[in-house]
Amino acid sequence: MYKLLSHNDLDGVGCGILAKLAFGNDVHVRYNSISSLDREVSKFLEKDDKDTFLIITDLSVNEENEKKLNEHYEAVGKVQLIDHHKTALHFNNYHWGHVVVENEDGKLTSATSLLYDYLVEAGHLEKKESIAEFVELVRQYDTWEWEKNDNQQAHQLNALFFLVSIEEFEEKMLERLQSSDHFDFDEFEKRILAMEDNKIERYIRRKKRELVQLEVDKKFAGIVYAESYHSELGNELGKEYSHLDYIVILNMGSKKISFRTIHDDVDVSEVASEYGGGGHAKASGCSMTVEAYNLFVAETFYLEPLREDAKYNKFNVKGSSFGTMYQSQLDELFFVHPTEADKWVIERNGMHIDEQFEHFEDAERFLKRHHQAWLVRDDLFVKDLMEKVKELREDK
Ligand SMILES: [Mn+2]
Repeated sequence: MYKLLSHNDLDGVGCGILAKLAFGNDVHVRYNSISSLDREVSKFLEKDDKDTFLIITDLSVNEENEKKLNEHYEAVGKVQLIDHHKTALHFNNYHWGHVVVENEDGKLTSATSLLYDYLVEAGHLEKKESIAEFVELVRQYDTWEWEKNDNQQAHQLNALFFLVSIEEFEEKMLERLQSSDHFDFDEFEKRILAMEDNKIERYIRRKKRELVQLEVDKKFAGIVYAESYHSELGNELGKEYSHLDYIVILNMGSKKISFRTIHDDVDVSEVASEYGGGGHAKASGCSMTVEAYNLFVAETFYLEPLREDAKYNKFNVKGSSFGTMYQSQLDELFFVHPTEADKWVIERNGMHIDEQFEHFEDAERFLKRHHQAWLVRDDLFVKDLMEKVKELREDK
């Protein structure tokens, strides 16, 4: 008998599906949140079941269970932990730990892709095209590689995962992977997925207007409340407000916090670990501790949301050698323009600030980080110019 304890996201459930393909009725699968895994592992170890082979995927255990699992392994030998999170690498010190973040070919792994290789190598599962395709979709979604590759099928697989219950998803995928040569969605799924795409787009558009900015430990965070589409949201908000180091997504119902970043020089697993959580460099999470609540909820409650940059300007455009106009929440006007010495400077209410910048982007980033300013619409820009011209004339 096998028991699989896995994560309750697409990658974790991908592992459950593979285990059921490999072991059929001989495996008992249970999906867990990050916080409920240790309870399940303790329960398993208390039963002192010597016949069941325990596999843990996409999650890792706390120190106490780490020790107990090792004792169990030394006594019974039936433990395997498979994970791809950087924070779990120390499990490679054990015979029963297999943690790989990146393959030899430089590709990021997922728990599902690691378990697939493990099951095939151990002779539990036969290689099959449709299964390999499914595994690759899960891997691309989980590592966010799908976005770079514009792999909509991977994105849609995750959307489908959230549209149906875990049981229904498992059942559909098991049936499909067993009976089809290639992985694809059926006509009905394609239709509801198209509807879902529209819904996500509208949801994200709304959330873009609710983001507030907070400086935490010399880094700038964007904070938003959301119950769904955390990855899509983190990515879109990160791109829209690229001056922010990372995005914090608060789910008050589940008392959970997600952290996302689009920047290679920011590691949100470090941010999450400040509050007792963990995860990847680009995606992490934690429970909402009192400390995290006070910082991200209480302290930000009265903040005004950031404003988006004007989108359809013809005159007030970024990086213009003529200059670019911004406005802050305090109604101050800023003007970013190049100097004769090929530097970029910022004018605040008509006065130059001390800093000078190499590139326009650096000046804009500074402005957005320290003044939460946004690109104003053409009409305000033109009105301001007209006033300036009028003043000049009157001075003569
Ligand atoms: Mn994963």
